[in-house]
Amino acid sequence: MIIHPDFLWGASTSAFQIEGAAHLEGRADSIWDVFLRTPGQAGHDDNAEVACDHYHRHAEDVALVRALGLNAYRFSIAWPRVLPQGRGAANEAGLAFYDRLIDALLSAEIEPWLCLYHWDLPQALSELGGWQNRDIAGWFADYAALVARRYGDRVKRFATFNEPCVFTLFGYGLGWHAPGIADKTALHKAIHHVNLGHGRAVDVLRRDVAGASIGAIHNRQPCYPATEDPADAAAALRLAAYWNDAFPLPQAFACYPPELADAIAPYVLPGDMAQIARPVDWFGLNHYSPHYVKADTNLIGAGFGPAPASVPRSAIGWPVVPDAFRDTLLDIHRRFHLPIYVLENGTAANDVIDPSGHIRDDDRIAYLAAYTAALEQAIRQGADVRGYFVWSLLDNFEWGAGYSQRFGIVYVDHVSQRRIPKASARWYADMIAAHRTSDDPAGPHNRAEAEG
Ligand code: GCO
Repeated sequence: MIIHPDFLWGASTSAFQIEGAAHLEGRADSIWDVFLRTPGQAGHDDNAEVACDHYHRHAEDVALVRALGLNAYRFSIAWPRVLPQGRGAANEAGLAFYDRLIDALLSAEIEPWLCLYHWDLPQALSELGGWQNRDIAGWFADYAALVARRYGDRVKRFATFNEPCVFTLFGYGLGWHAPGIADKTALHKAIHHVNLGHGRAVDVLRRDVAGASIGAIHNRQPCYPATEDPADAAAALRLAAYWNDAFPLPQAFACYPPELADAIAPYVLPGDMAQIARPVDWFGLNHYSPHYVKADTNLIGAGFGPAPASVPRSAIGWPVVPDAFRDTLLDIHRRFHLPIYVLENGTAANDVIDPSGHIRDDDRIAYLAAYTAALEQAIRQGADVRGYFVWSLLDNFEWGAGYSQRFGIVYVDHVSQRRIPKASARWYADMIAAHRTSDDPAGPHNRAEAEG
């Protein structure tokens, strides 16, 4: 069998997208809460005050994960829930919520994968410049220490950042995401300070968590020119530097991609690059589809063009190209020489409840079948892939698209909060069962150590 019996099959979520309880029990505003209050800014005027109410329904959600036979679950900590001002006094009620979640996962024999940062920066820190302020590397390290000391007895898998390329480019460069800044200097500072925060957090996690298994989660995807116009080819290279290389390169090899090095150099102090390039244990990949890039007048000179008409697309228009996923896995394997965990892959679909109460999401099943087949091909061709996590467990708050896009394998009625596993959830559970031997020798605790 190509897929090893200890392979992790999981699902991923993020705090802001599912928790709700946005202002309960001491949680303070994140940049996304504030951003969404500007009418028309994002989210179809939706907000995440309640989201999937996971804060109150985590037991039910963990039971769903268990019922599907998943052996891993990725979540993120909401920084403003545990440190409402981003630093200083911790919020015990917020910390206790993640105790409950982690304990529920462990008792269900599901390995917790904890991501420190999935975009919900405390607003209080944004008012001090957020990722533009170099001090944030230290604030982030202190937050990492709080999390490490509180949960490190039970959690061994830690990711520093989720998709740093997206929240820096969209949040500081193009202004589409919180905090809504569109400024080249802000973007380049943010990139460097996120990288510094990553390296500082890796040190803290190594120091404070025995047997920690640490990585970062990068969004990597081919950037193809949308047309044969040479201007589009040049734009594709520029986008690839920001999208694919601005974080993995410094973190692995202590250098910025040549396209960005001069722009970032003014913010790099002696010792920074060594501080950033701390050894990690794995490469986390989020991947959905390739980009087709067009020249643009925006501040990076590159825009997201439409895919050529011949490329199949999902219900929300994202290109469906499983070969690009296989090639991305092989490329990461060759360049970074690390075990790879796919920590997000999936698709939104036009899910409807049929008269018999079922959601027959055949589009999603077709997508997942094609992409997991590509994953198997990559493993067969030598990529050291050790886990696959579907995005997402639940229909959730999809950032700029609000609740209009459903990415879950479990349907959520956002009024009643009722959860209904979709046909894809059953498909995923059956596929996993078919790949697994009957006894799974590695319990959730000893896998991280076995990897070393
Ligand atoms: C991420 C993603 C998720 C999205 C998913 C679908 O950064 O991890 O943005 O939060 O919901 O990628 O777009």
